[in-house]
Amino acid sequence: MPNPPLTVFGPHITFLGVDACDLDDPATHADADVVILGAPLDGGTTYRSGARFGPSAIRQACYLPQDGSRPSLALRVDALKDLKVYDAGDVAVYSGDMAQSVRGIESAVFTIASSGAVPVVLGGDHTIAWPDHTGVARHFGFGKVSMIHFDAHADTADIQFGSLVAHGTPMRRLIESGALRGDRFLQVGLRGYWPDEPVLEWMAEHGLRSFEMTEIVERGLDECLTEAAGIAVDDCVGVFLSIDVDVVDPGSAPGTGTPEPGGLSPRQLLDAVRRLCYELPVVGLDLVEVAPPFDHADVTALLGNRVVLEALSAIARRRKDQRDGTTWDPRQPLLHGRGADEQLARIAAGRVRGHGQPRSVGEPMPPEGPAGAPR
Ligand SMILES: [Mn+2]
Repeated sequence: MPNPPLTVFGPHITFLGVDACDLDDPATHADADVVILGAPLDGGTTYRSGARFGPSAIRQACYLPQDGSRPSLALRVDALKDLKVYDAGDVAVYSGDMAQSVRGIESAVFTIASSGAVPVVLGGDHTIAWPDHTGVARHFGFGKVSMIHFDAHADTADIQFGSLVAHGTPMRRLIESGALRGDRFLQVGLRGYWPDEPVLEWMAEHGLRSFEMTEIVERGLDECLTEAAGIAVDDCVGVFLSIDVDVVDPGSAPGTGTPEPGGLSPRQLLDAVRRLCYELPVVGLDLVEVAPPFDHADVTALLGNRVVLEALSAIARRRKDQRDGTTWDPRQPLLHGRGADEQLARIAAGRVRGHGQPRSVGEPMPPEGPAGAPR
C-alpha cells in the first residue's frame, strides 16, 4: 500500500477495487492508462460544504463486488480491465488552506498527465477544476486543451467573498492564466439566476460558448453537444471534461452544495459523457460537487460513480475501436452478436445445459459469474 495514506477520510479503498498506486513512486503506475485521484476539498464552497466526502463516496457507491471489473452491457468492454486503471488515493489537502491545496492538486495531476495517463479527479468542490486543467495543460501546452464543462453554474466569477480561489471562480482563473482559451471553453447546462450581467459580459468578451438549459431544451442536447464537440477539437490536442454533478436536476442529484432546479436527467448526463469520451480525445476529467451530507440513499454518489465508469468505458471502447478498426453501434440490440457460438461451446464442455436437459433441485450452480453478483 502506498504511503502516505491512500485516502484522507478512511477506510482505505480504491475506485471499485482497482489497484492502488503511489504517485511518488513512478514504478507503481508506469503502465497506467488512467489514474484516479481524490481531491477532498470543500473550502471553496460559498453555500453548503461537504464535498470533501465526495471522493470516498464516489469510489464505493455500487452494489456489485469491489473487484476491479465492470463489463459494460452497452459498450461491450470492461474498462477497469481493458484499461490499466490505478487509484492514487487522495491528495493531502486542507480545506482551510486553499492556496496550498490547489498547489498540491496541480502537482499531482501534472504527475499523472506527464506520465502519459488520463487523470480522473474526484472532487471536492469545483475549485479543483483550476489545478486539474492546469496540471493537464502544463503537459500538453497552455491553450492546447479545450474544456467541456457540465454545470448549472458558469463558475466564471472574478472574486467570491474576497477570494480569488473559490468554487465559483476556477474558469476565470484558467482563462486569465492562458491555460484554457476562452473560445475553446464550452459550457453545458447553465440555468437559474447567477452570474450577474458584468460576468456574462466578461464571458462574451472572451469568446465563451455557453449552452443554457432553455437553448438545450429548444434545440436538443445532442445538437448542442455536436456544436460543442466541433469547437473543442479545433486547434486543440485534447479535451478536458469538467462535470459538476449539479448539472443534473436536484431531484436526481440532491447531494450537492448549490442545487438549482431544472437540470439534465441522469440518463442525459451519462449519454453525453459516454458520447464525448467515445468521440473526442479526452485527456483529463473531473467530477465535482458530490456532497454526501446532503445526499439521500446515496443517489448522487451512485450517479457520480456511474459517470466515471461511463467515461472510462467509452475511453476503453474508443481505444479498442481505434486498435481493431471496429465501430461501436449504439443501436445494436443487447444480445446481437453475443454468442451463439460461445454458448454452444460452453454446452459442449458441460458447463451449461442446453434445452431439454432439466436441472434438479439441490444441484450445485455452475461455476460462473463473480460471487455475490446478481443473477
Ligand atoms: Mn455548479
